[in-house]
Amino acid sequence: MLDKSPRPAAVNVPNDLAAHWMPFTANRAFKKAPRLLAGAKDMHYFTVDGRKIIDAASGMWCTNAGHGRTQISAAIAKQAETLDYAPPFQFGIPQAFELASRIADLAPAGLDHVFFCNSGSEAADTALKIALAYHQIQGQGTRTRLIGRERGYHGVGFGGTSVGGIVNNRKMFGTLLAGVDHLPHTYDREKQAFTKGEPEYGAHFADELERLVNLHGASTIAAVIVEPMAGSTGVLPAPKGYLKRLREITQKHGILLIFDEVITGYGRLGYAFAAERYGVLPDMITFAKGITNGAAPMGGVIVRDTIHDAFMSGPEHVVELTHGYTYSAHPLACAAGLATLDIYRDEKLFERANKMEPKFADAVMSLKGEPNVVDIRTVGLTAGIDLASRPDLAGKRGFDALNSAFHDNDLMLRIAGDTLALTPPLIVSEDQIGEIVAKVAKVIRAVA
Ligand code: PXG
Repeated sequence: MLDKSPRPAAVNVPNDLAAHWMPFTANRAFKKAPRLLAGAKDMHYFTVDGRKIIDAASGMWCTNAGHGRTQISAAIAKQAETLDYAPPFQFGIPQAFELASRIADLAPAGLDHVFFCNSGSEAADTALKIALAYHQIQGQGTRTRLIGRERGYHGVGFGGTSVGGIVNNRKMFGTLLAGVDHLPHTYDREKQAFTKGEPEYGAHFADELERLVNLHGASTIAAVIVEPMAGSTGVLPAPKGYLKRLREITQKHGILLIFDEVITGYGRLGYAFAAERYGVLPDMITFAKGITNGAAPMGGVIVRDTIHDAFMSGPEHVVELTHGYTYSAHPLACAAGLATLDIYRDEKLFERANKMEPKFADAVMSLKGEPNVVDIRTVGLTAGIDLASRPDLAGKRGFDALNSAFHDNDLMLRIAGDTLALTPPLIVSEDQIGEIVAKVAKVIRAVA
């Protein structure tokens, strides 16, 4: 029998922290020294003990317009009062159609159809499933292989985990999807260290796709999925010409190209989508995070017209794509998305990010020479700072930095192993960039 009798309150913490098994978190360490947040406004979080923390992470790459935007919260509140929920299968709400049109307007021409889901993970799995189904209805059902990339992150569904290239995320979960292969990652420290923007070296890593085509046969490959800038594994911008080359090779062999823009979408690289920055037209773009400024869960896939149109045949009463979620195009998320896109447009935040990029890059590069800094990469309003690992303790210096930042320096940053990632809201001022960089310097010295 489970003991359901009342338990004594835990000491030194505001609540009993035991019940919540936290995602992607070192639970035991967290519960000994919790990093608890109570509020947020603009560039800052407020902790439960009332400290004001500057947010150099946009939460988790989400709040591109900064926190506590009343336009968004008011839109969500109004929507909740007017129409709390509507079934997205066989019924619709006007806001979903409006939001899809506005997203299609922001996307490159030819990508005009949006399939909604609730997260980046669902977006990745949705895109992979659309690719498989597309080939099947085209009479090319042998195209079932999916190609990802080492150091890629596409969420935690079985599809995204399979095409993802992070060993720690894969190794506990069995054989995952069959028929998956991976391109090499594009990072070579010797050739690329301390580059601002896209490195000159590395376009040739795309040619490895030719090798995989030769190995497996083009007629077995459905799609290639890559992030234009690998975010979760430490900010790896695509080398110059790499994505164009990938597009040429995929096109030549009838393979679909999916850009996972869950992080790079909605202004992070100074454009609505990174596809625009690189002048490359993929077949699908996945998005999440910034679409609602983090204020409601939402993800989606923007699909090329030719792919969408291929599904629109057969008897009209029949469901064309047997896929979707109870919360696809949820009314609250749609309301948040529309209000968010208004802010991005009215405050010209994508252009702002673009203009700020050189100043941000210069400021972060000034950390070169601080103890243990072995590389710094920047692109858009994002930077990765690699710290040398503590001997035999990979990830410990990074983890110490996270704690030093939060507990001692009133700073929130992201870590990926021993890499510090800075990715502030696009509203960040020059002074705040200076403040963030000064705090990061203190953190780096504290963990030396
Ligand atoms: N694709 C990409 C490119 C992502 O970055 C996902 C898919 C999955 O999204 P959801 O919404 O299912 O979590 C992501 C998520 C980090 C960090 O610290 C990055 C993500 C998630 C958590 C932490 O870099 N990206």
